Amino acid sequence: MTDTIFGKIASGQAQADIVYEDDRALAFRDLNPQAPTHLLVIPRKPLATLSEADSDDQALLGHLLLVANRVASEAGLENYRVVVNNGAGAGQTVFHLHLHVLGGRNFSWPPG
Ligand code: DGP
Repeated sequence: MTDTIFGKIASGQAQADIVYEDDRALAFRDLNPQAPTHLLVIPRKPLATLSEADSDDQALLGHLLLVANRVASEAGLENYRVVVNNGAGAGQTVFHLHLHVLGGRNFSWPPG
């Protein structure tokens, strides 16, 4: 697949405000925050979309959720929202799987 800006951040070729990283994942601040805290959690593995993941990725997907909880907790968030936009029609613009971690304000339901 073509490398994306998130792939470049994961490989150190592009800058980001990284708040957490390990051998499988990293988390950094969103450039265009939609809430007072808006973090992105990505796998180092270049999965374009959640749809692309399969059973081999089960542990990785669980790890991403645990990282989301960890960075939310470290940001002092008791209440937060985790969002994955899957596909352009759902609002995905960067085709490297990412979890949005949003907090610091109230959220409405259903989402827009
Ligand atoms: P999505 O629409 O779900 O694909 O979300 C992509 C998010 O990525 C969007 O909230 C803006 C953010 N973003 C795009 N380019 C960059 C970048 O170069 N650096 C950072 N930190 N965030 C970016």
